[in-house]
Amino acid sequence: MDVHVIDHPLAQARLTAMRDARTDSASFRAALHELTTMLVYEAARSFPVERYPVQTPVTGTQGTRLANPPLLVPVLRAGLGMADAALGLLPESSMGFVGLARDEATFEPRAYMESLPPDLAGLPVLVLDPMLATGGSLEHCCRLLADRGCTDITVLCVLAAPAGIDRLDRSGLPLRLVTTAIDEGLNDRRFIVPGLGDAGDRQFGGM
Ligand code: U5P
Repeated sequence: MDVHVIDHPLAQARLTAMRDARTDSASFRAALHELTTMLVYEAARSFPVERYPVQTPVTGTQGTRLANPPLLVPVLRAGLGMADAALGLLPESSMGFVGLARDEATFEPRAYMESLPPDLAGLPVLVLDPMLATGGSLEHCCRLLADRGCTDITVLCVLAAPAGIDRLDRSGLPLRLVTTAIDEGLNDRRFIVPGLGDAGDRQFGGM
């Protein structure tokens, strides 16, 4: 699996703000929004483009646009904070939704919501989830997409743990990963270490 880590200073500064336990929810959401813009920008570097004629105030020239804007799929609840920034850069994209809760005893995901187009053949997909921990949630989500015919999945996350990367790698699914950091590992509650805590709670408060 292709893994791309964005080591840009502006991305790393947003990540640090998100890691800091003193950062309040509003500042956490703002940093996630800005960081998502950078993740999407990097992920889109390899997207195919098409040329089309455009008239400037001076003359005619050739313009550029995405040939096939991707479907955006935020994984609820934590991925919700990435949705608006991604749609801002990709205004022609459609958005689907997958809702997953992690069972805190088995650490396996439980799907509670799925709103996706039935046929994803030929459509690239950008999956938005800030945390790749055990990888159970993202494997589940990407399998839903592959089952609908998707063959081109890019996962955007803020933090990835080696165990999650291994799991996605072994899944055999057609995906690549764009992230801001690969952290040391997981603790006994399967939280990423050093991590940033619970990305849903940090954005929206504890449930
Ligand atoms: N999660 C966190 N912080 C962590 C680890 C996991 O918020 O340190 C949440 C995220 O909401 C993410 C899900 O969507 O758990 C991924 O866990 P997993 O299925 O990769 O273990």
